[in-house]
Amino acid sequence: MIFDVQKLRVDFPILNQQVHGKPLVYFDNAATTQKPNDVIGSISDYYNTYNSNIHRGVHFLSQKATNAYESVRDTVRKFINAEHRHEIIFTRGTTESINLIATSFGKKFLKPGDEVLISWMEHHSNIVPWQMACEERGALLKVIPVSDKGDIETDSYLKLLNEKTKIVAITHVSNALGTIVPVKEMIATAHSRNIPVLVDGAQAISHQQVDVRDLDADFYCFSGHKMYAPMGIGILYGKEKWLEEMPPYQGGGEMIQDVSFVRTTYNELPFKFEAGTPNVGDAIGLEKAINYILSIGMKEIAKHEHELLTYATEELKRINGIRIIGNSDNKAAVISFIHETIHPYDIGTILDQLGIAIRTGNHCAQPLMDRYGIQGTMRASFALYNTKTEIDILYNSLLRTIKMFS
Ligand code: 7TS
Repeated sequence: MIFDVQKLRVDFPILNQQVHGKPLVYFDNAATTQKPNDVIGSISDYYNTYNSNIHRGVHFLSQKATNAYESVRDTVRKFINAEHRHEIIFTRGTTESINLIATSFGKKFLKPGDEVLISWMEHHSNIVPWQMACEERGALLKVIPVSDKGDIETDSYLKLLNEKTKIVAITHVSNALGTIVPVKEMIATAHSRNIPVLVDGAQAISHQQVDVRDLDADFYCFSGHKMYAPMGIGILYGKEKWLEEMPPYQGGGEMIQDVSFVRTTYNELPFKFEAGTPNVGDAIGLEKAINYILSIGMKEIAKHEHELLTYATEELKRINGIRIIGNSDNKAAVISFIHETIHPYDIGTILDQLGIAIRTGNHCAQPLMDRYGIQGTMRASFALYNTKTEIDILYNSLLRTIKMFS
């Protein structure tokens, strides 16, 4: 298929609107992506024609909904090349996936004095759950430093790994810097010491092909809403051997085999980790989003976004007073920047008036902002439907805004 961005934009009805009287330029894709008609339509189709609670029903609608829901599991398995369908656990999103692992893995495997290793560029949702687990288990949280350029300091990583390290939890792509972390190599290093690795794939999953078996990740987490699917649905991939050993996260219906007041036995995978009525409608939306991505081709999407990133980087570098935060040689779809005198929030507010949606602030990565001695940045993040013309609009609007303040 030829990548025709104008044609693809038609699939996203929300993009075709004006805000504050200006055409919308949506550059907040790292926070959430917009949804194509296929996804939106699949959700209304579900609620219009076959909404029903799943797994337990003998009736037509329940069976149809069950089949649809379980077929999403197969689609996700194929999409990330997991070995087994029962290694795919539905969650609300990356945050819930990481909390599940931190809690359940923590209970089983963390003892006083053990260490959990994360990096300095993690989103709060790959920091706080581990802090909580460490506090509960008497374990220690260790942090791999990040260089001025925005890369993981590999030498420090090697030094931090030791016999007390019970798990490494790292992001695949930084939401604040755009750095693509060499997770495959980091996993191989950890595995050579028998340490499992969780990868936070929230910012990678819609920008590059993810193959969990090629990476050899023990856990891989992502959110539907950052890959053109609805909010409220996400995935936890876990290797069977770990998921089998880990205790349930939440108790309730679905996750049990037999319940009595004396003893309850738990269901097999994946249901052991899926307590309660799941989010069937949004799971169906996730399947449509995956099919949409596949119909375009992940390589095509990555190529287009890389062109946008390169172009935006060149343009922003031409603006006096602008400094890019995060200059790794290996970046994806995110560009963070500051102005030497004007506060990001002030620029962001004016850009909004000009129709441009960017994000300002610490991007839920406060320790990383502290690392660079800044309070926050402006962040433009790209998706398959963004264009160079939109980057030109950002460039011109930034010049205009900076002029206003000087
Ligand atoms: N991990 C990373 C790397 C993220 O970027 C985010 C969300 C999360 C985890 C949490 O995902 P959730 O879907 O469970 O909320 N990142 C952002 C962001 O950069 N701006 O808004 C949300």
